[in-house]
Amino acid sequence: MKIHNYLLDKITKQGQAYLLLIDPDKMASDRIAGFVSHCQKSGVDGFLFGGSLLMNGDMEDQIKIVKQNTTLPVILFPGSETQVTPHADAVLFLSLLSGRNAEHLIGKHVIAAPLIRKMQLEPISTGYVLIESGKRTTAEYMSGSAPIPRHKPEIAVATALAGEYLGMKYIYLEAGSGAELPVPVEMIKMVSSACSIPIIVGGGIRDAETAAAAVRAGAKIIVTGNFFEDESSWGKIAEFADAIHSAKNQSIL
Ligand code: 1GP
Repeated sequence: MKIHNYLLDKITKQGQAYLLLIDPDKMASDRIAGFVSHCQKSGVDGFLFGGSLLMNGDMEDQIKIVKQNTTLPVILFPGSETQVTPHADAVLFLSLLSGRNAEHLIGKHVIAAPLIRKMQLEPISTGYVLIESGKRTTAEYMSGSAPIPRHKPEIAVATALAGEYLGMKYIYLEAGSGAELPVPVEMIKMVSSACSIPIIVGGGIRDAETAAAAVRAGAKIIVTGNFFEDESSWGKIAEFADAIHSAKNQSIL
């Protein structure tokens, strides 16, 4: 419960948390130390590690470098059961609630659960909900599942509530890494007002205002990945963190 409590504490004290996703394939190991210490100085609250498909990146080595260079938590964001490693602090135990592919709803979890116990990783039960975001995303393709249509927020609400009633700790509204369009604000608003568990929002967020708008709509954790893979944008990490931490949820004002 250590990392779950850390996130809840951030949400309670700051109103929301900002997690940065590192895709090991896209991050060169010699850049990672500088990148993660810059992230910590800029106000990032933690790191997610993983991807729908890992080709070459050495995730274990990269996580070790993160642990040596920051005090921030590393949470696995696994595309499959092969992406669990004891070097992380926790794992988002994701069930793909928007899909009807049994492997991603429960099958892979059965394989991963004993490994997670053996590694003494903290599992954080999360309902993962893919939202249509323009072009087809890697997450959609790799999971063999259709996303929820972006103009059908009521389906997202029903799906998120089902996750909450199944006992999940978070709902992750995911447009997909590098998505053309982020999760619609109206959908975030409806899901966060219906649910009493924190809503994570990510995918296709490329500017601080879009991140702040998701917070104002009720998101409690914002995830960005792609945008900061290009070193020329690192100077904007603090701008994103400030926008996320200073935005207020307008649905409770
Ligand atoms: C993807 O939500 C995350 O799983 C982050 O998406 O890479 O588009 O920021 P981006």
